Amino acid sequence: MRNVVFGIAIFSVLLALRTAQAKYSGGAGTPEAPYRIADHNDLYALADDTNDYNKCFVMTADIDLDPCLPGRRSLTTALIAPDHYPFDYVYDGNGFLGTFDGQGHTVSNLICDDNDAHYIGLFGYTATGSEIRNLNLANAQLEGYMYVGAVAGENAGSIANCHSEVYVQSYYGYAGGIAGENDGSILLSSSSSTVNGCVDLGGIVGWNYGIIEKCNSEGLVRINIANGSAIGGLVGINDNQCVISDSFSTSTVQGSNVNDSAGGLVGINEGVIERCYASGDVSATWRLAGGLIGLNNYGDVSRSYATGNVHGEEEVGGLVGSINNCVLTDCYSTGDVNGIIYVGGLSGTLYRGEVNNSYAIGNVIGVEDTGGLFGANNREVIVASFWDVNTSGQATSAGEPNAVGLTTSEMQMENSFTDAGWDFNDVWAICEGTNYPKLLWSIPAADFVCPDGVNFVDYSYLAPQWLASDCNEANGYCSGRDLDESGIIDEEDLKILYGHWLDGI
Ligand SMILES: [Ca+2]
Ligand SMILES: [Ca+2]
Ligand SMILES: [Ca+2]
Repeated sequence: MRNVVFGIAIFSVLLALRTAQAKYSGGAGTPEAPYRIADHNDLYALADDTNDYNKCFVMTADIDLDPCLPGRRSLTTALIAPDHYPFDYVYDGNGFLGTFDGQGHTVSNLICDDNDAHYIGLFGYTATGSEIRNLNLANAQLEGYMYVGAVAGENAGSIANCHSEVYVQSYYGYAGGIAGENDGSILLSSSSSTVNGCVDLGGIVGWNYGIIEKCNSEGLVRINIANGSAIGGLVGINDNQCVISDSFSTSTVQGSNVNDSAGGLVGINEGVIERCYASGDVSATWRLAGGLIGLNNYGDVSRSYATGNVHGEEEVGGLVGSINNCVLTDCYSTGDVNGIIYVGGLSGTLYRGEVNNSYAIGNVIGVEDTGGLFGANNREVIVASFWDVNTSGQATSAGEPNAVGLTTSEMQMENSFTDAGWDFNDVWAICEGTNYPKLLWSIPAADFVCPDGVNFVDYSYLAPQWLASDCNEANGYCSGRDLDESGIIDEEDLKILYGHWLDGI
């Protein structure tokens, strides 16, 4: 009898070991030995075991979730950490608390559709302390009502180095290419997305309550429902005190029916934006359209610019639709602006705000209250800010005489700006006579010399010192030619130069 009990005990231990071994494709769920996710079955096992939501995982292969493939699921909720009762506005599932490292692998064909459900994405909710990194999502197609994003419906943790290619349809909003809402941080991530919905839509995040750094988006962000609001190429709304930095969007931002607050980067900004740009065209069918920001409300913006064309009816600007109660410093816009009333090269309106060291050069067309820099102003401060009277087609601007009109040739002379106090050492650079001032941070590596942009002139600057091997800190790494600061000017530097070929033109 004892032997039998002993035998059963041994058997149980072996069974337990076997079960443990069979879990995922190996690993122990710890940081040192994370569980290994090698195929869709491993991913489904993770999704199904909420006890493991605080564990560490790594992907060891690409995973295709195409529901037409054998053994794949058709999803109507997020795969991992879905909302339990999806038809209210509150997340009541088990949020993911662990670490998920894609190790550069791709989850493709994440397809999820339920028009009424909330918290849709690979993860429904990534909780504070969670980390999702080095993950790609290809051809994700997500439909939901609110909180829709490829990586997470809502992120309160850290998302880093994640990249998505996604089609998002939200029937209300809080939708983005990476996360619907962000309360945590999103770093070094990008999205190529089409995002459709009604309110708070962005190429990366719909509603940002957190930090977004070094992110970029491309594609189309579009309100396709009447009375929509707050769409941005990168972020729909950037909340109070939240920071977006060193990021850009090339997304086209489009309203249809009656909508407002459309921006090339951010629809509504109440936080901080620094060193960002947007190059996509922007249109709002009603009011508040800006090349960078639709409505800038108690938010501060610095060292940022927009180049897209902007179209709207009221409060339309090359950079911002309306500036309210905030400070803009070292910014510019170059796109054409077309509206009806309150139309300005830089901003449609400027109320109780401050604009320093900024300029606009786009062609400005409006019917009423239209100006080269601002369409209308009230209780504002304007310091050392200019518009181009030739290219704008506007001889006047709201905010004069503090807003100053210059000719194109004056706008391309450093003195015009340095005389007004601009900093051409740390903030601005100019190729005099050929271009307007540019922000120093935006000058691409290998753009050694004027004219702006990396071309043969820059190549000719590098070539004569080919194979020079005495580059060091003291000689400024051969006056910048040793781009990777390796000590020698060789093919590695040439690769960097070609990597930026025609950038910044
Ligand atoms: Ca719920
Ligand atoms: Ca150049
Ligand atoms: Ca080198």
